[in-house]
Parts: sequence; structure tokens; C-alpha cells
Amino acid sequence: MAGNRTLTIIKPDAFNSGKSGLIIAHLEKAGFKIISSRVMRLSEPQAQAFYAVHRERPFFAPLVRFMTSGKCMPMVLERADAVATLRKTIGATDPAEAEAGTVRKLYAESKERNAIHASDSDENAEREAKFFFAEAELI
Ligand code: FUP
Repeated sequence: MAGNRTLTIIKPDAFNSGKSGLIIAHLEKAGFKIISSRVMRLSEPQAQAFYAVHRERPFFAPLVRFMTSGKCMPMVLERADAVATLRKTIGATDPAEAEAGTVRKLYAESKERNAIHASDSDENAEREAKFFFAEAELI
């Protein structure tokens, strides 16, 4: 993906409370273009696989429960320096620590229900994009 794409997920808290439009507008204002998007509900095995890196952490089971609790919206986004820019745009994991004006500060309920995911490296962005989308959806 040459550093210009990343994967985001509007999580069930934000999707269920009708914030997906506001969040997409925020991301578009930050210069991101949507390459692919869908609305779906993750199965338990899908959520466990997506967050496999956290499987030994105490928050893993509640995280899987939350991510399977309702529909979410995975999207592949494009702009220059996509991974770092999206991480800055969404803010810290815990909205209490996120900078003013970030997506999580504006829309997240808590560290556990924090509205949005963003890939943390180019390698993970590519892996996560392929997790949700077929090659033909990533052109
Ligand atoms: P982030 O990259 O900001 O999404 O955060 P992490 O990859 O560290 O964590 C992934 C998700 O696990 C977070 F979005 C929320 C959840 N989490 C908790 O519920 N509790 C924690 O202490 C840390 C993370």
C-alpha cells in the first residue's frame, strides 16, 4: 500500500449511536478518501482473529464482546502518510487522554468503547485491509 493507505473501523458504540456520518465527515475533512467500506457485524472468531495480538491481555474478552455487540464499519482510507495521519486524527486510545478535536475526544465513550480503530503500521494496514476486503475492492 506504499504508505498511503490505512484501515479504520467505526466501532459498534459509534455506529449504533448514529455517529458514523459525523466521523466520516471528520475523516474526509482531514483529507482521507474512502477506497472501500462496508457495514457488518463481526463474528466472535473474526473479532478474536482481528485482535489476536491482544489475546493474552486482560481486556481481550471484553474487547471481543464489545466488537461483536453490534454493527461496525470497516473502511480502507487513502491520503499521504495515511497511518500516522489517521492515528493523529483519531487521538489516544483513552478519550480522556486524547487531544481536543480528535475523533475519540469528540465521539468515544471510554477507553474500552472508543469509537474507532486505526492501523498502527503500514504492514498492519495492509494485513487489516485484506482481512476485510477482497483484492478487487482495493483497487
Ligand atoms: P489503539 O491502537 O489506540 O486502538 O489501542 P490498542 O491497539 O492498544 O488497543 C486496541 C483496543 O483494545 C482499543 F481500541 C481498546 C481496547 N483496549 C482496552 O479495552 N483496554 C486497554 O487497556 C487497552 C486497549
